[in-house]
Amino acid sequence: MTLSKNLINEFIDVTSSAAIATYNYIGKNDKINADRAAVDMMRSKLNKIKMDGKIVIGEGELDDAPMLYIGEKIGSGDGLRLDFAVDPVEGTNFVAKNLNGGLSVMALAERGNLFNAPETYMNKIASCKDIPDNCIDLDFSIEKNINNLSDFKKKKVKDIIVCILDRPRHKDIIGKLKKLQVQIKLIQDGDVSGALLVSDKKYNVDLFLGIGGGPEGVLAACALDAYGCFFQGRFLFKTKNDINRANAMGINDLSKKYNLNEIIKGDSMFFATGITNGDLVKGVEFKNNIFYTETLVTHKNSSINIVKKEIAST
Ligand code: VTB
Repeated sequence: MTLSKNLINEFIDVTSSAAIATYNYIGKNDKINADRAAVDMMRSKLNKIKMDGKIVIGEGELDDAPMLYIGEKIGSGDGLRLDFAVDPVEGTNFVAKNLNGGLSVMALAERGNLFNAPETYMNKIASCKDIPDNCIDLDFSIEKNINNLSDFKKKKVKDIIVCILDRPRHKDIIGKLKKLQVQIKLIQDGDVSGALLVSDKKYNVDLFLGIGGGPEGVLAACALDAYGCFFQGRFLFKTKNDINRANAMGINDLSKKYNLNEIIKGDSMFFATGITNGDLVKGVEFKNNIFYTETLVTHKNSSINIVKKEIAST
């Protein structure tokens, strides 16, 4: 097994240290420096690991992102050939405003197995594990998806809970959800976390849907794969520039609907450390000169999905 679970601690240190690096920016209304601190730390930690790593989803392209840009080589250059998706601060607003939900996130897979997602929006739908074929689909109407899910889960429609980003672009969907009288959980940002709420009954979310970031969709898909959950996504290319970049990345069918295993293949790992408290993990705590962090870890091949606690002294 290439991605041995022994690597987990080495990689937890990456998102955990990045989360700690933002600690001094929590509630400082300074998204840019919060992000910069996490990016610098993540990059420096990744470069200390023995591997031939490459960023496939990062902070943008070389021109507009000097670090952790798409295509950047990371690690010592020898050893495991791995591709990375990183979001050093998912929910920069949460961190800047000291609101719940800020995370430092990273996913990795063997070279070529992690979808190289363009920085455009993605229409997404996610639900729990063991969803039968033709039960839920991005192309079904909202009504059909909700009714099918209600039958499958043996839950009344009014008890189905749907998580969606609170955005004007979702006005129609939210209108339909209200008409169906399902329970709606509206989130302000952070749709990696939103999508992951379908992974466990304890989060009380039956369905996640709507349009959010494409890179965030790939990150969520990686963890959802380890949980055996359902996910589909379709990129939305609006501008000529979006289309040119997609073509350059080898995406020719611009309206393709991607199933989970077209986005993430083979073995993979996912790490999300809390910066501020959230549904998935607690935020960074600093007590008696010691930092405490919590990281949600998934590893597909060993069926690991756990929350690991880390301690780092200053
Ligand atoms: C989501 C969410 C992010 O962007 O992807 C969202 O996960 C989508 O973009 O936390 P808009 O804000 O333009 O709707 C974030 O909210 C910020 O990156």
